[in-house]
Formats: sequence, structure tokens, C-alpha cells
Amino acid sequence: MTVLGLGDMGSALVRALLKAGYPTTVWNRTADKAKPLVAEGATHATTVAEAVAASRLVIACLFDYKSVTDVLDTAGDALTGRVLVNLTNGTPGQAREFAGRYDVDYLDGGIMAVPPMIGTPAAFVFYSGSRSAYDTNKQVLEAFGESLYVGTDAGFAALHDIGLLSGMYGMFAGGLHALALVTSAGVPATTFAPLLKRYITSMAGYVDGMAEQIDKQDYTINVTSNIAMQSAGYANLMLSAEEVGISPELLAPLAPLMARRVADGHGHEDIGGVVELLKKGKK
Ligand code: FVH
Repeated sequence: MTVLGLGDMGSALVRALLKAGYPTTVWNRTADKAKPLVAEGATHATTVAEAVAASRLVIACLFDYKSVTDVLDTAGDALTGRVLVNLTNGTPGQAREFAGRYDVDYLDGGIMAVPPMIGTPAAFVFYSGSRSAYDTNKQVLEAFGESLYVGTDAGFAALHDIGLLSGMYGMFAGGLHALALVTSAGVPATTFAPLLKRYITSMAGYVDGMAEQIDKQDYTINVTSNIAMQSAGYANLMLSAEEVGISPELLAPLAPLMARRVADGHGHEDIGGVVELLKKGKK
């Protein structure tokens, strides 16, 4: 196997391959980063072309798509006929455009783990693009964690990755707002954190009901708390932020969306209907 990119994630991928017993050739722009991996059994290539030529399966894990093309454009003909798995974070559009750039069997990937999780059961990775590239290399790829193939559209791994990251950052936004609120009133963050985790975990279960509403475009099913009530309660989140003197900017955008659903006559429905407003695009 060849791994291009030995940042935190690339190095973790190499260690997982070595641990699983796969001979691995590595390349990185800053060559020094290869040293500890060579000490652990990897082979260092001094050029991208040499690294690519060393293996049929080439894995890229670099900073962004521009760095991937900067690197692979120097490989020349060495790439022709290889399987290229790109685990660099990007948008679905970037993945689709990139898929046709080189004469390779292309698989795009989205890693749902941080480096210390690689190679543990907690890690999973989305793949999309060439089905044959996935089927042939699934066993190797599972050295990183569970592999989930999400379709032949090369953009789908990034779509799923960005979807999950959107959920995560939404949770972080709410959590950061909550911690700013309570700590500004003198409650230690460490005292509040277990309560925050408990409540967020129990509320996560409502995603299933929302998903059913969204697929059926019917926000009158699975209603546990109607949006008119939630909209009025949400106004208190904004007022409380003002009272303690913290910025409401992380949570403020949801307030007018909820109010619009209520004003449009959907007050008896669930909050899932906000998705209908988002799908209309930017106002
Ligand atoms: N680390 C994480 O928690 C996340 C988890 C989910 C997936 N992401 C994505 O993985 C990609 C790599 O992330 P990383 O953590 O390895 O990132 P860095 O440690 O910053 O390493 C970046 C590597 O990219 C090389 N590089 C940057 N620009 C160029 C360039 N123009 N030409 C060649 N190489 C370039 C850099 O090389 P160097 O600075 O060591 O010379 C590193 O090898 C990323 O898409 C995450 O979003 C990680």
C-alpha cells in the first residue's frame, strides 16, 4: 500500500496498515515526518512518482483537494491504472470533479474518526465511487475501521461525511452556547457537563421521528412538542443570553426560521418542518 500525506491522520492510517501486516510505502512533503513510521516498518519514497509506483493501492490523506492535486500532478504516468482512495476532506462537488482527473480506479472516502480512533471499533469510514475498487480493497481499508460503501456517486462519501459533521458542529454550537451561559453565572463547566451530555443523548433519539417526518413531508406525525410552543420557548434562550450578557450568535439563526413556520400556519406541527424552509435556499 502507499500512503501520501503523513499529517496526524495520514500517520494514523499508516500505523493501522502496518499493525494489520500490510507492507506500506509512504511519502510526505516534509520528509522528516516519515522517520518514526520508517522506524515502525514503513518504506519511505523520496518522490511522489516513486511512492505511487510502489503499490497498486494508493491512499491520499492531505490537507485539502488543492494539496492533493498539487501532489498527484507530479506523479506523471505512475498513477495510470492504480486504485486511488482519497481520504482528504472536501465537498461532494470537489469529489465528483476530482474523480475524473486521473486515469485511475477512484474511490472517495470520508473518515468519521479522529486519529487516535483509527484502527479501533469506534472508527468508521464512508466510501463512494468505483464499486470494484471498493470490493477489491475492502479488507485492507477495514484496517482503518468499519467501512461503509454509500454508492457509485463519488460525491456521496463527502455528502455523508459533511452531513455528520454538520450534526456534530450543530451540537458543538449548542454546547458552547450552553457552557457560556452557565459559566457566566458562575456554574463550573465541569459541573454542568454531565447534565449536558445526559440531555443531548436523550434528545438525540428524536432524530428518527424527524427523519420520518422529512421523508414523508408530513410534520403532523410524531409530534411530541409543537413548534408554536417551541418557538415561544426559544425566545427565552435569546432573552436569557441577553440577561447574562453573552452573544446569542451561535443559536440566533434558528429563531426566525421557527417563527416563520408558525406564521405560515404550521404552529401545530413539529420542528422538523424547518427543513422545508432550508430547502428553499438562501433568502
Ligand atoms: N485529524 C482529524 O481529526 C480529522 C478527522 C477526519 C478527517 N480529517 C481530514 O484528513 C485530512 C488530513 O488531516 P490531518 O489531520 O492529517 O491534517 P494535518 O496534520 O494538518 O496534515 C496535513 C497533511 O497535508 C500535507 N500538505 C498540506 N498542504 C500540502 C501541499 N500543498 N502539498 C503537499 N502536502 C501538503 C501536509 O504536509 P506537511 O505540512 O507535513 O509537509 C500533511 O501531510 C484532512 O483533509 C482533514 O480534514 C482529519
